[in-house]
Amino acid sequence: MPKFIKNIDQDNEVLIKKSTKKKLKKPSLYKVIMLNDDYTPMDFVVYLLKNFFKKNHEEASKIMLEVHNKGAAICGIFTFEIAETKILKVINTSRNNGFPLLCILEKN
Ligand code: TYC
Repeated sequence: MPKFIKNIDQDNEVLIKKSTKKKLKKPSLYKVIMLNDDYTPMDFVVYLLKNFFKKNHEEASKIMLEVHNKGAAICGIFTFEIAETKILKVINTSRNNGFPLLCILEKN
């Protein structure tokens, strides 16, 4: 609901002023989910997870195997723009190397 402040000036006119206070809303968060396929090499997926999602070797290997075994896994949770940028980088790098790997974005 917008807030209003009542002010009375010298001529007793009532001025209604909209509050200039800004409410800070928490940004919505999105999961980046990596999908399995039959062609992208495992070590390439591990490389992507280390490079674009800042995972160490152990975490990256674990996520890659979860995708491989279950069909999908969460790589991270980010604001929309960051999630979108990461997905574009992963998909570009994959296509540049001839692999069909896909990531999707899901509202948290
Ligand atoms: N299934 C792939 C293979 O056997 C490995 C793989 C893992 C591919 C994760 C995509 O997101 C992926 N080479």
